[in-house]
Amino acid sequence: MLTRLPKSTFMPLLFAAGLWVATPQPSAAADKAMALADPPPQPAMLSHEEKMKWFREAKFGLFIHWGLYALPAGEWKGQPVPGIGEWIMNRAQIPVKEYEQLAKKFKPVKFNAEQWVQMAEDAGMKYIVITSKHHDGFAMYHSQVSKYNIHDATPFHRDPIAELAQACAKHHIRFGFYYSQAQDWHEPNGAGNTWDFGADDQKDFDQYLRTKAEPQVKELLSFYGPVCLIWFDTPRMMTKERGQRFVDIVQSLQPACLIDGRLGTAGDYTSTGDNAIPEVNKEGDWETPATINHTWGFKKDDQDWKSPGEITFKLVDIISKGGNYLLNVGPTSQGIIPQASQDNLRAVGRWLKVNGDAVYGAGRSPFTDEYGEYSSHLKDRTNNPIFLARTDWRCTTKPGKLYFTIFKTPRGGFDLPAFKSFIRKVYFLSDPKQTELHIEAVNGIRVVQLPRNLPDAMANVIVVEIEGEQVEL
Ligand code: JFZ
Repeated sequence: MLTRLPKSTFMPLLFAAGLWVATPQPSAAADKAMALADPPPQPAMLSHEEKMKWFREAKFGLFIHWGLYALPAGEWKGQPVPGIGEWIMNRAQIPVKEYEQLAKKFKPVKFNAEQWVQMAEDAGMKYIVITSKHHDGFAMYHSQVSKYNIHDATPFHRDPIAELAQACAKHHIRFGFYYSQAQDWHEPNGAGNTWDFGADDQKDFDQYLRTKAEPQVKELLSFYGPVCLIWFDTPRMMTKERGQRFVDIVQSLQPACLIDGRLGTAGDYTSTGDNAIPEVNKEGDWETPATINHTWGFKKDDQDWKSPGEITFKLVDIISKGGNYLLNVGPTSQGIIPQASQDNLRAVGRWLKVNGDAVYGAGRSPFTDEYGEYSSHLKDRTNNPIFLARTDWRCTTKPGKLYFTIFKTPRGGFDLPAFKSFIRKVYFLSDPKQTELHIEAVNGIRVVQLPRNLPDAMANVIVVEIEGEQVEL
């Protein structure tokens, strides 16, 4: 029904009421005029704390790297190209004129927004971040700013981003965009393409920012409903002033939209290196972007998938250190999320259905013992001591509760780390009856008595209810 409403009249109202759903764009110049003249009315300015609320609750998001690079899938002219799949244009130094030809063959007829979003929901993920434009410069949405986009330049003639926005709204999954603001290998003045256009420092970078990146970010914030975050990346040549121009655009169009840590000026949270999980607790709001195999964009010869157990450990590990986990899939040029990614993510989702209380909205561990320690004698290549991580258990918290997720079943029982708080009750999170587990004090250590066979082969959460909201150490 919403799709039939004349947007210009009703969209602002619906948007304000939180009911606005993106409609696949009719290819009309009128839309462009509207983008510039008639943005949705602005919700009131939010404090940083208010803005971060959903992010701190969500914890687990789906990253999607999807673009023309899914067609070569890691191979160019019969040769495998080493490295991450979405970098193939750069790695193989493919001229723009040649790479552009991929668009004519990009027809992902099996793409189904509903199925992708359903998979994220099944996996227990609360937000989706998709590449609206990666470094190759190709817009995966119907842009009026550049014809080099999936609607105008491919035989597909659809706007998958609009379709995903609609499906996300239906499933109450938040939706955000990756946007490569600095590198754009398609544009003479964008950063990164030295093989066609020469050295970056000879380019009129601001000309590119003003005529492509900034107006495209405006489009993304104007036509696709509420955007939970924009994930800027690789801030080459991004001065603070240039970064600020994007901050201003985001704040003027969607003040609730978060900015990641790779814009070039401070965002709302920090992004770790790719696949990098801090060794111990890390202050502030942060997110680890991570691959499920070894590439972001689809590569046909990378079939080395992280298992449900590994993903679950990383998720709980990250949350215990205060972060969010943004885990990537790389759909094929047909529009299919590789089956192994789907299967492994759904297995994590089944675990989360039972154990989600230890994850969503959960805070950091108050302890430190569980993470491991720096080796006294082993050094890395830069002569720094190597961190020897322990992976037996992780702790996450909520007021009055400690959740111990146990990955390695201990013999005898589970030794609680030292804390002073009185314990009210201990039970398995998976047990709807909350049958009490007994505690025995052994040499001043409180040991939770466990059955010989734990209920879940992957990981078991013990809830320790304590007196007071915060644990007393
Ligand atoms: C960037 C992109 O170049 C890559 O294609 C992918 O989109 C990834 C999510 O982000 O790559 C980076 C950026 C930053 C770091 C590593 C890889 N880093 O800070 O370690």
